[in-house]
Amino acid sequence: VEASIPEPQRAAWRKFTPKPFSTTEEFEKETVRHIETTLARSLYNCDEAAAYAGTALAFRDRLVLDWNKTQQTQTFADQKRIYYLSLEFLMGRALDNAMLNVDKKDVAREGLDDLGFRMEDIISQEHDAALGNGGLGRLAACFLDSMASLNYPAWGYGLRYRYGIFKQEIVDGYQVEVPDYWLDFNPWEFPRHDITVDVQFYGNVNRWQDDEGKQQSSWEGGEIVKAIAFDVPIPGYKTPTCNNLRLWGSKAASGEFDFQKFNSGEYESSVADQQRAETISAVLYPNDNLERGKELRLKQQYFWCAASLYDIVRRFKKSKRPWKDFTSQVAIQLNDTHPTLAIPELLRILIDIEGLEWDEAWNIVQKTFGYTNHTVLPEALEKWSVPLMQHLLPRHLQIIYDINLHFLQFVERNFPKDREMLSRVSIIEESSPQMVRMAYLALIGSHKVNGVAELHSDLIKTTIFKDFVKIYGPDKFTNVTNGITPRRWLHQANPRLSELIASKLGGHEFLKDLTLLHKLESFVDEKEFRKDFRDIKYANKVRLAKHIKEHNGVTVNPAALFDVQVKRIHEYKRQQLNIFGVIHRYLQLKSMSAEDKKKAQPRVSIFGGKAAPGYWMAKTVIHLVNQVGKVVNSDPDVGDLLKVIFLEDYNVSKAEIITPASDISEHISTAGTEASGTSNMKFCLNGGLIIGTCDGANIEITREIGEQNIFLFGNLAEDVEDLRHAHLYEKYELDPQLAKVFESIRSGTFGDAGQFGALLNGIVEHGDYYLVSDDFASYVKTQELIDESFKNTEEWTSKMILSVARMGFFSSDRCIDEYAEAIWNVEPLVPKEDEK
Ligand code: 475
Repeated sequence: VEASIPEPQRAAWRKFTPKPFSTTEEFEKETVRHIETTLARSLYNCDEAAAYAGTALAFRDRLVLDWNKTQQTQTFADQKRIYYLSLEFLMGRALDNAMLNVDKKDVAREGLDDLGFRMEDIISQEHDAALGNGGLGRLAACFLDSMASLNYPAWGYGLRYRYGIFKQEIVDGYQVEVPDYWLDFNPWEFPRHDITVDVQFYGNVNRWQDDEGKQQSSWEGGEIVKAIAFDVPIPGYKTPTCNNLRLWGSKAASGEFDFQKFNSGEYESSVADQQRAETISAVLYPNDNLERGKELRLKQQYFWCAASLYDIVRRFKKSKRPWKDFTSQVAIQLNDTHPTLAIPELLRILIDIEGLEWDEAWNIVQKTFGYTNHTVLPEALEKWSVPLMQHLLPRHLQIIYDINLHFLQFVERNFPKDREMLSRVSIIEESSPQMVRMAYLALIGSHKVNGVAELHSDLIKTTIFKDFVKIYGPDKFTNVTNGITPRRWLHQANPRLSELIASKLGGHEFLKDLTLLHKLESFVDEKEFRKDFRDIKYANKVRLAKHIKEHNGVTVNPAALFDVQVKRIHEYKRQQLNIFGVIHRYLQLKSMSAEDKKKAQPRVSIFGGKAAPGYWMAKTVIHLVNQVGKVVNSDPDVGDLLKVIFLEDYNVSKAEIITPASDISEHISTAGTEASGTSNMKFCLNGGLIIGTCDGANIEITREIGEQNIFLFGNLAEDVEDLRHAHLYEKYELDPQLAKVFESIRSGTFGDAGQFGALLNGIVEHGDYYLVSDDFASYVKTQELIDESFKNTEEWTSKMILSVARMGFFSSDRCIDEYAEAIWNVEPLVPKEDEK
């Protein structure tokens, strides 16, 4: 249906097109109007929550004007768009980001002050949008910010979970999960009740020959669930581009109830159907780097892929172009294997519905998709059982078999001598039950596969995808080292540092081109600049100390060395190595003379992060950290020399407080296990130094900032396999210092030792898979080096400044330009004013 206003009436329309507010007074006017009318509150009934809501709505109006303009420009320009498919978008708060991006935070601060509110209190009213687990979801959020800031025409597609990642409470030292219902008031989403897609599940496949003798298939029966679009504006930094993030919510297809059932007295089961449909988008699976093969998860994946592809194809068909143009209009990036069903789904649309031949359809599919791998951990590689897929998606399973047949025939032709190769690379694993290997399907259906840091991209070529390098050649594989958005992770999280840098570089241009930071190097010896830099770090530590006092009830000295490890709790990330190191330090302090204690470097060890609810070992580590904290923090022998803090409910908005306040942060995964890491970049960009292993992006960070500015330790990735093998087949000795740590735990120093038996035995008796003992001595020694280096304030200051100056490479803007060039082949497009 043509819904645009006819030409003769457009003048009247344009006369009343709203103008964005610009002055303080205009901001106040808009905010008060929203509070009084949109929210129906008043002067006598306006708390901070209402003031937040009014402010958010005023800024939302500004974003929407840009958003409309951007979407119009993109539609008229009719050029290639990027579609970023991700099951997770870990956005955090939106208001602060919106204010900074449209460059109106100062205006709002003044206006709020005028109305009787403090900016910081208003910002903290907002509930985090926590639709993600960790690195993968936060990367998607940084990419959205960069794509908008660089004016790429790009859409994100995801699920609108009613419950994001759970809230973590610590009760008696244990993690307790609390549901995160976040949608009570969300001004940042627009429900599009007119944009819906019917998504089919179950049913069966009919096959027949048409009049020309051609084999046809159609998917019949089963049940339908309705997808409803919820759109979220994604503003770019100081540009009119405002892209769209479309999240799908699920609803029963037959409206409120199934009326037939309702009228025939099956009221309860009609309500149950409705609830079952809504369950699909109800909750984010809380596992990081783990796949458990649950049916509901597969339903989520198909629901979201089917709705997104229908939407993308619908948009393409509006342009009335021939199918051969599809690949010059559409680039789809698969954020890990979670959206891999998009590949058989696009084939199904092209073949079953649009009537294309296999070869043409396949050619389109391969050119359309790119696949990013985020992990080599075997337990995270997605596999779905064939019987489950047969039941839920019978037509897709057939298509997957067809893809596999074509692929294996190709392999057989090219490698006639290597019979074993066929079973190794088959999409179907011949286990019982048979399994569909989603990473192979994603790889085969895409034109490019990338890892997320150099080491990781090399590793996937030599381990999980080794055979595929032989089959397709090395050019199908590429690396795009991860990055972070400097807007949120420097400008927003650390405004004082951003201002200091701007004062030196003559403006905030570096936020658009982070490589400009290198100019800071020439100020490294300037006394006043060095002092300002240190003062900012200290002020950020004071802020965190205040947070710790309020939330943990522990007083920490901001002059102490703040040592931070915040990330999801996982054995491969080795928080256990950190806490064992802390215990070692504690034991040393206990046996130290008063004289030596005077020379010791005071430290605050700060931990934060969630454990997956079913991950027992990770929960044990949290418990141990809290038990150690309980003992150490109240030991008068230790005083300020050591404090151990576990920060509850680590999330994006807490990261914005924690990141700028670290002196040292820990990125200490077993070499070869952390694909990239991205918080390492955030800490460095804020003048925090790193203790880390030669893993993921740590390696490239070292190359950029210089090895004298980072504290590396531990075994190398190339030696890990041999060490593990030796542990299993030869007798191995526990590191003697670690043995002392274990003795103290076993003797009950930190409470009931039975609680920690499995954690210790995994290292002592079961092969120490993550090489905690192998790396312990070098970890402890490196921590001692850090103590000494920190005492030398001047030396430390230089390291901080040089680190920041050399972090330019790690902007997610650089990533997006690389994807655009090497994978998507898309160009930026700046929104134009509506032509008069
Ligand atoms: C890596 N999540 C980081 C980051 O590239 C890397 C997997 C399965 C199911 C649910 N969630 C996952 C991940 O695999 C994940 O977050 N991977 C992380 O991606 C961005 O920096 O090293 O661990």
